[in-house]
Amino acid sequence: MESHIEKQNEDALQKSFKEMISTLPKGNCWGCFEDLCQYQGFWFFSTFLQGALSAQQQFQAQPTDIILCSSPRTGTAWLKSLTFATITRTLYDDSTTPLLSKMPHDVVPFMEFDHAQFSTNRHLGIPLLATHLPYSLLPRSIIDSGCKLIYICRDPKDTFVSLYHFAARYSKSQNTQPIQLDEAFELFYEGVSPYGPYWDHVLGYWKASLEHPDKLMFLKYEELVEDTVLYIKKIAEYMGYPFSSEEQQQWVSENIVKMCSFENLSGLEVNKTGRHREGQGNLGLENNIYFRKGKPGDWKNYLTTEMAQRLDHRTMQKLSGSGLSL
Ligand code: PAP
Repeated sequence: MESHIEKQNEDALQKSFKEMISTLPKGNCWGCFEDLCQYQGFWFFSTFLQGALSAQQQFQAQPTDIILCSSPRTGTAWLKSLTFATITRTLYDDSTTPLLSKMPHDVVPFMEFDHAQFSTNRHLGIPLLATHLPYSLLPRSIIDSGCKLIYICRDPKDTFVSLYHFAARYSKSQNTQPIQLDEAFELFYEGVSPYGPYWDHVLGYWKASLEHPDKLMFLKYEELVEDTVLYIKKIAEYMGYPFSSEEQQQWVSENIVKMCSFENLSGLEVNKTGRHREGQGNLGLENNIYFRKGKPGDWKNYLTTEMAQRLDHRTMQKLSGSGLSL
């Protein structure tokens, strides 16, 4: 139980974060509930930046932790469900897994949103945690503990289109004025997007994966779509939960992939009609907002040729010399 003095210290800390955040440069809110603010080269909604600063001060990573890292709209919920189902495969089967009754974000919490009390709130026994934070802003204890990280990224064009739809759906749910596609595009292009600039987010993890390949697994959404079974085997091996030859004969990895497929998860009642972060004011959302199409290349339905070329050009410029292509 938190003592009175601990509560007072926590309140004072949060107040100091709020004061510091109020002095930061502000950017367009994307039709959401608060402006973005710029901190150490990246743009954040201030609520999440406050959570990130708390995490930096208080989060104690364990060497056994596995942190799922991503920029928004790049496949986080999918990666959460695949890794959760893999790690818990001996605890649950297809008919008892919590993924049937909880949406993926509710089985693997986010470090900067869901962990006000990091020490008491961890899901014991399940070492997974997620974050959208850039590599340079991860709590020091994550790097020092030597725990494993998995990063997922995605074609910037699809990431943008997915982000735009998320923002538009969010505005609709709040009865606020939605951002227009053209405006959102220019903001994304200039790097003024949640946790953006997108390319800098990706590059931070890419460079770290080259330096520490045993500690950071770098994935692309499109490759995961292309051969999910192959990748879930690689991920399981990397996490330290490899599929045994007996499990391979029983098609365990194939069944996990099927259960976590877009078609299956998006069709579950909880993901069609449930709500996420209920009772948390502006953060409350319908679960189905997290499941839109799940298809690589959907940008073709929304971006003009000129927009796509501009974004590709920016991607080439930004990633030039890194050895990475998106
Ligand atoms: P978040 O940052 O809001 O949590 P995130 O889960 O990272 O979003 O990514 C959402 C994208 O993953 C959506 O893409 P789309 O808008 O292009 O459709 C979503 O549909 C897709 N997605 C969600 N679940 C799955 C899944 N099981 N398989 C493949 N893609 C998925």
